[in-house]
Amino acid sequence: MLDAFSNKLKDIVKSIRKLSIVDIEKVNELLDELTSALIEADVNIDLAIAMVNKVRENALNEKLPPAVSRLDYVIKIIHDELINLLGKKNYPFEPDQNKLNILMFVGVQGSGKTTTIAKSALYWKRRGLNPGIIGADTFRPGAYIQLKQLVESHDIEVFGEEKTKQDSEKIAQKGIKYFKEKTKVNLIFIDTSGRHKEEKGLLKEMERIAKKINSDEIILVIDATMGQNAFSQANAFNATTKIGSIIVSKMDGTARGGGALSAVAATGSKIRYIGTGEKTDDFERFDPERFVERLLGRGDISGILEKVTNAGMFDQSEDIIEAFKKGKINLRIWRSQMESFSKMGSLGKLLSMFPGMGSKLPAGFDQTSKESLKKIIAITNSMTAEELDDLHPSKKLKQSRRERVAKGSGTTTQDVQGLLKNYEMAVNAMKRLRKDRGKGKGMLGGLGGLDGGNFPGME
Ligand SMILES: Nc1nc2c(ncn2[C@@H]2O[C@H](COP(=O)(O)OP(=O)(O)OP(=O)(O)O)[C@@H](O)[C@H]2O)c(=O)[nH]1
Ligand SMILES: [Mg+2]
Repeated sequence: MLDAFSNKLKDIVKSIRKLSIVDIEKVNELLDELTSALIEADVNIDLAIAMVNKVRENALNEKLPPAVSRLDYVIKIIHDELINLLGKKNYPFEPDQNKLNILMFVGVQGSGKTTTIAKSALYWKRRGLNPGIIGADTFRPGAYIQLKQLVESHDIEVFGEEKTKQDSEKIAQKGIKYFKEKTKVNLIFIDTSGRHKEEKGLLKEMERIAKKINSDEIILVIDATMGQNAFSQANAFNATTKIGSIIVSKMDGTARGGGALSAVAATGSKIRYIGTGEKTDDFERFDPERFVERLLGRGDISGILEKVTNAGMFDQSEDIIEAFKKGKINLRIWRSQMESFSKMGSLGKLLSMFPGMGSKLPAGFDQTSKESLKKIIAITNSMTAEELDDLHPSKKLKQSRRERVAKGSGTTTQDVQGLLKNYEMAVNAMKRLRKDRGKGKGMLGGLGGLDGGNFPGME
C-alpha cells in the first residue's frame, strides 16, 4: 500500500539521519523532495506546500527538547505533520452490543460498497457482534448474489431478493423487521445501489431513506483511486448528513491513496476504515498515527519518537538547567530529576538516549522504583534546607545526623547512606559526562556537534 510513497519517505528520513551536522541547505533540499513525494501521491499542491512549510518552520526554529538533536527533531516534526495531514484523529466506531445498530452504506457506482460491507460484517463478527446484511441494491443485477457469495463462508445472513427493480426502501424496512423479529442480529448493514453518477442526487436520496429506517450512521465508501478528487465527494457528503463517516476503499491499488486520505481529512470527515484489497480480510481501522509510522518505517523512527517524548518529560526549569551547566547539582535538584526519571520509567531509559552510556550504568542504577522514590522524598523532606543545598552532603551529614534523618523519615540509617551514595554516583556520572564532552569524545561528542541538543550540561 502506497509503496512508492513510503519508500520515498523512508529514503528522505534516512538521508536526514545520515547528515552529521545540521546542514540547513541539505535539509531544505530534502524537504523539497518531501513536497514532490506528497504531490506524486496526489496530495493537493497547496496542502503539500503548507505541510512542508510547517515542518520547515517548526523543525528548524523551535526550541529543542533536552538531549534531542536538531536532525531527529526534523524527523519527529515530519512525522507529526504527516499525521496532521491525514486527519490526526482516529475515529473508532463502537456499536452498542445491547441494541440493534443500523449502518447504511452509500457511494457512487463501483466505489466498493458491497465488498466493504462484507469486510465490515466479518470485522465485527470477529469482535463479538452479530452482523446481518440487507441487500437493498435493487438496481445492480446480481448484487444480492454477490453479497451472499462474499459472506456465505462466514455464516453471516443476507436478507434480500434476487429480482431487480424492487423498491429498495421497502426491502430495507422488511429486512430490519426480519432481523429484529427472527434473529439475534444486533448489527445490520444495508447495501444500496450506486446508480447515481452524480453524487449530490445520490446522497440526498440516501439521506431520505436513512431517516425513514432510522439508521445510526451513514457510511460513504470512497474509492482511493480518485485521489484528491475525493475532496468534493467528502464535502458533499458532509453537507448532507450529520451522522456520517467515510471508508476509503482500494488503498492497495493506487499511488494516489495519500491524496484521497488527505483530501477527505481536509473536509473534516471521519475516516474510520480503509480497504486494502479485494478479499474480505483486506480491511483495517484507519489510525493516522499507525498509518504514518508504517509509511515512515516503524523500526526506523520509533526510537526517535521515544527519545523526543521522553525528553519532554524532563524537569527543565531555568535554575535546574543552570545548575547542570555549572555542574552544581545539590540534593534538591537530584531529587527533582529522580522524580522526572521515575515518570519516564527508568534512568537507564534516559541515559540510553546517549550513545554508549546505557551499558556503563552500575547495576541497580537503572531503576527508580516507586518505592525508592518514596524513600528519596521522605528522607530529603527530613533534611534542612541547608543540607539540601549543600554540594557535599555526605561530608556535611555526620553519623548522628544521619540517624536523626532516618528516624524523622521513618527509614533506616542504611537507607540514608544509600541515598547519599546514589546521589554521589549520579553527580560523578554527570561530571564524567561533562569531562568527556570537554575532550570532544564519548557519548556527547556526537550530540554536541549538532547545533542544539540543549541538554543541561552541554552548553
Ligand atoms: N483492490 C481492491 N479492490 C476492491 C476493494 N474494494 C472493492 N474492490 C473491488 O472493486 C470492485 C467494485 O466493488 P463493489 O463492492 O462491487 O462496489 P460497489 O460500490 O458495490 O459497486 P456498485 O454496486 O456497482 O455500485 C470489485 O471488483 C471489488 O472487488 C479494495 O479495497 N481493493
Ligand atoms: Mg454494490
